[in-house]
Amino acid sequence: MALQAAAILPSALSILKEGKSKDSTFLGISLSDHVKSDSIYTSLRIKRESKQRKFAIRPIRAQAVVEAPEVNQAAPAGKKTLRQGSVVVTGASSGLGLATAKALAETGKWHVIMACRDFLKAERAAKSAGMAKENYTIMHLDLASLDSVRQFVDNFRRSGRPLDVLVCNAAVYLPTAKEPTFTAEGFELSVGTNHLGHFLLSRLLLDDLKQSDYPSKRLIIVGSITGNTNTLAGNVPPKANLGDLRGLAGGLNGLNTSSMIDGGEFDGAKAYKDSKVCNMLTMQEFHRRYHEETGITFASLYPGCIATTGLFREHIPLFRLLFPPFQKYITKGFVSEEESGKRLAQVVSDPSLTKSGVYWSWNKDSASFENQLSQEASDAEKARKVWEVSEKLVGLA
Ligand code: NDP
Ligand code: PMR
Repeated sequence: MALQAAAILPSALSILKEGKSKDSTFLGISLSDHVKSDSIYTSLRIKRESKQRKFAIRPIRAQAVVEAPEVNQAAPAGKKTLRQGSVVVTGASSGLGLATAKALAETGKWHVIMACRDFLKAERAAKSAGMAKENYTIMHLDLASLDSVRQFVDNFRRSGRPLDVLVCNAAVYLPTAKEPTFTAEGFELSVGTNHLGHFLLSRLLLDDLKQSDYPSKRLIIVGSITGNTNTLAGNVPPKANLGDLRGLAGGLNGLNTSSMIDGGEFDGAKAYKDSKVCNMLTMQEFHRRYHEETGITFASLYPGCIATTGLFREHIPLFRLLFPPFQKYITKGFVSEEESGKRLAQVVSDPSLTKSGVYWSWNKDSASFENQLSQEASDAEKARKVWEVSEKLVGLA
C-alpha cells in the first residue's frame, strides 16, 4: 500500500498543493461562527419527583433524575443480565461519531448520550440514521468553550445516568484557514477544540467513570494516522511536531505567543495533526496515571480513512472530489462511515478489546490490531508535559 501511494506521489502532491491553497472564498465561513449554539438546547429529561435509584452517584442528583438503566432483576434465578451501558460520544451529529452512536444504539445494549454543539442537527441525524428514541439522548456540548464543557458535565450529572464509557470523538480541521481562529477562552480553535476541550471533559468525567459499576469502563480518545510520522500518511507535509511546547505553554492565543503548539507560524493542517498527537499522548498519560488504580481501559484508535465525512468541509472542492477515490483506489486506506462506526463501537464494547494504553488499528480484513505510535506520539516525557501545561490552561492546576 505504501509503495502504491508513493508511486502516485507526484500527482498526489498536486492535490496536496491544491489542498494547501488558502483561498477562503471556497467555503469562506469560519467555524467559529458555528460554535455558539445556545445552551437552551441542552436536552435534559428531568423528572421532578424523587425516586429510589440504583445509581445514586452524587447526593446533588437526587432532585433531577431520569429513568436510569438498571440490572435486570427479572432474569431467571441467579442470572442477572447486564444492564444497558451508558456511553457519551462527543461529536455524534455526523461522520464517525454518528455511525458509532448508531452501531451502539441498534444493539439495544447501549444508551448513547450524543454530546453535540448543534442540537437540531444531532436530532435530525439520529432520526435519519434510524436510531430508536429510547436508545439515545442529545445533550449540548460545545468543546470550543470550557464553560460549555463544565455545563455539560453538570447537566450530565443531573441526568442521573451512570457513565460507563466516554468517547472523545469530535474534531475540527481547518486546512485552508489563512489566520487562526479561537475558542471562547482564546485558544487556537483546532487544538482548543480537539485537545483542550476534550482534556477538560475527560478529566472532569473521570470521577463519574470511576463510580460506574459496569464491568468494563473505558475512556476512548480518537487519534489518527496523520499525527504519526512513522507512516507515509504522517509524512505528508505539514508534519505534526509539538516541539518544546512553547506555544501551548503560552496559551496558543496568537497575541503575545504563537497560536501553534511548537511556537511556529499558524498552519491549520499542522494544528489539526498536532491536536491528534495531543489526543494520543493524553490517552497514554491517563493510562499511566489511572489505569492501575481505577481499572478503566484507556484507548485510542485510527479508524481508517473515512474520506467522505464532514471533517473535510473546510477543504477546497477539488480536494473533496478527489480525496475519496484517491483513498479508495490508490492508498486503499478508505473506509466507509458505517465500517468506521463498527470499529469504534468495537473499542467501546468488544470484550476482547479491554487492554489499556493501546492505539488500535484495523488491517485489510477489518481485524483489529495494536498499532505502533510514532516516537513523538509515544514520548512519555512529552505526554507528561502536555498534561501539565493543559491542566493549567483549562484551570485544573
Ligand atoms: P465530522 O466532521 O463528520 O465529525 C466531527 C464532529 O465533531 C461533528 O459532529 C461536529 O459537530 C463535532 N464538533 C466539531 N466542533 C465541535 C465543538 N466545538 N463542540 C462539539 N462538537 C464539535 O468528522 P469525522 O467524523 O471524520 O471525525 C471524527 C473523528 O475522527 C475526529 O476525531 C477525527 O480526527 C477522527 N478521524 C477522522 C478521519 C477521517 O478520515 N475522517 C481519520 C482519522 C481520524 P457538527 O456536526 O455540529 O459540525
Ligand atoms: Mg493522506 C497509505 C497512505 C495514506 C493514508 C492511509 C492516508 C490517510 N493518506 C495517505 C497518503 C497520502 N495522503 C499521500 C501519498 C498524499 C499525497 C502526498 C496524501 C495527501 C493527503 C492530504 C492533502 N492526505 C490527507 C490530506 C488531508 O488534508 C487529510 C489530512 O491530513 O487531514 C488532517 C489527509 C488524510 N490522509 C489520510 C487520512 C486518514 C487523512 C485524514 C486526516 C485525519 O483525520 O487524520
